[in-house]
Amino acid sequence: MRTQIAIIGSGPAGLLLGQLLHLEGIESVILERRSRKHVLSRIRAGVLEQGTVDLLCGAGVGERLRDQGQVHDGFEIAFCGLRKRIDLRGCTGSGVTIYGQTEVTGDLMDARDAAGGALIDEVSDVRIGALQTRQPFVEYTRAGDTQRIQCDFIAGCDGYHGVSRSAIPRDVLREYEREYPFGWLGVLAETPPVGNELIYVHHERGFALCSMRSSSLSRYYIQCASDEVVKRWSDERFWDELRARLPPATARSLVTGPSIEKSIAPLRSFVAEPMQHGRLFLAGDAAHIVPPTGAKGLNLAVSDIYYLSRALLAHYRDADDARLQAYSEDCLRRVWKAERFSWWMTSLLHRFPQAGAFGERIQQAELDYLFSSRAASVSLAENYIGLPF
Ligand code: RFL
Ligand code: PHB
Repeated sequence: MRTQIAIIGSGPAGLLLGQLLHLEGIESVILERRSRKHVLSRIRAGVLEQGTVDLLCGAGVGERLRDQGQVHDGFEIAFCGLRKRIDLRGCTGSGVTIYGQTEVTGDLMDARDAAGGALIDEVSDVRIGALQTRQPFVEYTRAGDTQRIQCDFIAGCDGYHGVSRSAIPRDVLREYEREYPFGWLGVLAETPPVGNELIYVHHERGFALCSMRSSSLSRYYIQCASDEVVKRWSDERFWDELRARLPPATARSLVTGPSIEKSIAPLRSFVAEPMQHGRLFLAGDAAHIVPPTGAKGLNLAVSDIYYLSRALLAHYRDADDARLQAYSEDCLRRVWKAERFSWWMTSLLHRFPQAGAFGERIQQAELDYLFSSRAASVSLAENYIGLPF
């Protein structure tokens, strides 16, 4: 098989790249390890930056997003029994859009099918090679058959546990990592959300987040131990713990119901540099992970794809490779700022087992400062709505 771009992974990064290339008449093949059904049922992110919304709309997949996405002009932070609001629009002129990653993936899959683009799912033993030549290749096995795709470039969009990153030699790749001593236990429930906007909760029992997907679908998270197991959390135990972390009036108005999804995600910060090697380009979680507190992971995957699609277009249309050469540098400038912000939001809002009384006082002082200084809230707001591409 031969194509222009071989894309590994059909998460938001891989699918969006496929769609943007298709609009420019550049051909691609997408390889996915899991089944299509599995990819379409994963519950993940919920907050889209305006830059992400604009790019998705420009890519022709904005119809449902414009119709069903909820624009939020602010969010709240609860601490010491109080709820205080960050006025995103008042601080920056922009808001964010609540629209599930599951929906984004569904819209992009539909567009892929409508375009007749190749998406081969349930592949295994993906192997990439000849990266330093003009004819790199990807090999994979499907239903016992091994195939080789010859291509011009490879996009490694296969997430944190993918194979692409490991194709960069050890002496070239540098990895930066921080693990946090806790995870998030998340629940999705068909109940009306407890607030009109998201509520991030700092509490001595641990962090909590009240989010949503629509006016009848809520998404809640609570900080849990890193070695926690989902089986130990009945719905009742989850709701009791969440209620205990909310300000009293908010806890009383919480509507509970049976969970339709419950899972635990570890929290991690991670960056791999460089994001390119020969004709391989990494994008999204394959190259970097942020803890979800800043709502940046999906948005970063989208901004990488913005840089990569632009660079590939310049290669094919103008025979100009300057942007391909600068790809890693261009992405990493924005990636590190989102890493900083996500680390900071995580440090501000979680309970750190080792922090001690001093650490807790510092968190309280920082929260107090945040709501008494316009400069501090503007700084938070401009990072939350997303720095420019
Ligand atoms: P994905 O979505 O992980 O997709 C990678 C795809 O590659 C496939 N794959 C392979 N395919 C072929 N061969 C192989 N060897 C392969 N290995 C893996 C996988 O099956 C998968 O389909 O990465 P991508 O596209 O880079 O997208 C990144 C986002 O998914 C991720 O950053 C966000 O979900 C992070 N995130 C959030 N981001 C936000 O911007 N806003 C949020 O509000 C937000 N909330 C969250 C989140 C992530 C969470 N979890 C579960 C970690 C909340 C949570 C709880
Ligand atoms: C979500 O709705 O899943 C969500 C929202 C905000 C975050 C993280 C996750 O910071």
